[in-house]
Amino acid sequence: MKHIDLDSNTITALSTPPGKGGVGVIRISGSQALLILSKIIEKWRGHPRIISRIQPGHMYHSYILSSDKRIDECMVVYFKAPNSYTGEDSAEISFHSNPFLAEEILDIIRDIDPETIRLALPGEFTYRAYKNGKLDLIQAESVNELINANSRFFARMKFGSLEGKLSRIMMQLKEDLIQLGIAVETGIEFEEDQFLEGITITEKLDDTMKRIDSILSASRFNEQLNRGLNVVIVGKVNVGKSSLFNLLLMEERSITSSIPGTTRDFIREKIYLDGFPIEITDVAGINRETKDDIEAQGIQRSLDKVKNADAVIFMVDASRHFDKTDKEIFYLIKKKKKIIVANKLDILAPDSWENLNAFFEREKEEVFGISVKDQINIEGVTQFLKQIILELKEASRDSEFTANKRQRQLLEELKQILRLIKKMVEAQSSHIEIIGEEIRSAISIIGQLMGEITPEEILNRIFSEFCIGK
Ligand SMILES: Nc1nc2c(ncn2[C@@H]2O[C@H](COP(=O)(O)OP(=O)(O)O)[C@@H](O)[C@H]2O)c(=O)[nH]1
Ligand SMILES: [Mg+2]
Repeated sequence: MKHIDLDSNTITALSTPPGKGGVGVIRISGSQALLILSKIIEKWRGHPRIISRIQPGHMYHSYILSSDKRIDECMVVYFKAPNSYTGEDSAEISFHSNPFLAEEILDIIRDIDPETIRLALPGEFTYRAYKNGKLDLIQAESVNELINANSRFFARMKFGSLEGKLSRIMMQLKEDLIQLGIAVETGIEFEEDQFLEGITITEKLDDTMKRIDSILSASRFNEQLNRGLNVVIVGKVNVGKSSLFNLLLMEERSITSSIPGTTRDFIREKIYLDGFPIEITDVAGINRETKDDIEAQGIQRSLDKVKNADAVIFMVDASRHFDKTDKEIFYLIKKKKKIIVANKLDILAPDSWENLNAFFEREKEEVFGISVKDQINIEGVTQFLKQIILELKEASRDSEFTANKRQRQLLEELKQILRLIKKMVEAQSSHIEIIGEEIRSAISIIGQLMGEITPEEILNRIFSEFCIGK
């Protein structure tokens, strides 16, 4: 898809999701914005000096006209360049959201001058904002990521990036590096290892690397929280895994039955706890003695799912004997973050609880007795999940923004270069030119992060992920 042909056309698109709803918003950006308003908004129709009648940033009530006929009531706002989202002359028309009406309004707008007015490409408003210096690339990416956030928390983090919290750190770092470059080139005395105001160069570099590290780790946690925690329920066949899965989902999605081994593959569903997405997977029961081929494949897939899980709910059956297969499964998941539940407390077998406890005490693990059927202690399971979320939140506690994958990769590279510079400074290297070279490549990475020197194909990729109207 082509995004980066920055032509001088005026662009327009529906910025709200297409469909029926209270209000829809059509956006217009470009030099024809005022002309368009003077043609289709009753209040200003045919007014030659519309600019004297319209105050930027004010909302006006009027009607949309299609060849002199009112087709809808609307609210209109005009933004005068450069004080708009895109930095160009812009307008927004709010109307009663209906897909046919939206199409008609867009048609009327284009028909005013099909040579210079066209529909916007996905992300083109934001692309223009970026090109006109209203947003740097980190901020532009955050716009789309904010829109697609899967939780309040992640939306807040992305808004932090959109507000420029990461960009400001990068700008400061660039400033520091420029200072360092000047110091190096004007022949700094490395023995003194002095930088600005009492901080040594190596201290400064250490600080910066630590800062980058904390941004990286917090951002990874943030992303995990956004993607959804991946939790797998494991245990022998018939212990009640699918029943628990269903209970957690509060709806019957997986077929429970008393015939062992019916859930042959896996089912995955998303639930929300405290506003955070959790993906729960119900897998085939693990029965190592199975002769059935299809079931054996299912089991293999279960083991793969377990390997990739962020956390595991390990279930045993308190109405049966805790046996070799249970133990084998336990040893498979021993190193995972987990909760061990003994289900069917309502039909507890004699000695079974003692056996379980004896085994898990040796393993220094706690067992939660539950009954899915009678809904006993199910909060213990949800509490466990909430606890993991809390831990993740704790890990990203201080973050006010979050870096995406592209940004993280560049930050990793930046860290490597800073490490190299530090080594050279420590070694009191006399190769000033080499240090200068490294400083320049560090600055260039910051340039890529901010979108000052980003290759076209990367820009294309970034903006093609946007939706139309943004
Ligand atoms: N008595 C009792 N039966 C249960 C309980 N949980 C599940 N079951 C029954 O155990 C059988 C197997 O359950 P299912 O969820 O299919 O087990 P899975 O093979 O581990 O997925 C079904 O007949 C369930 O109704 C429970 O807490 N108490
Ligand atoms: Mg099952």
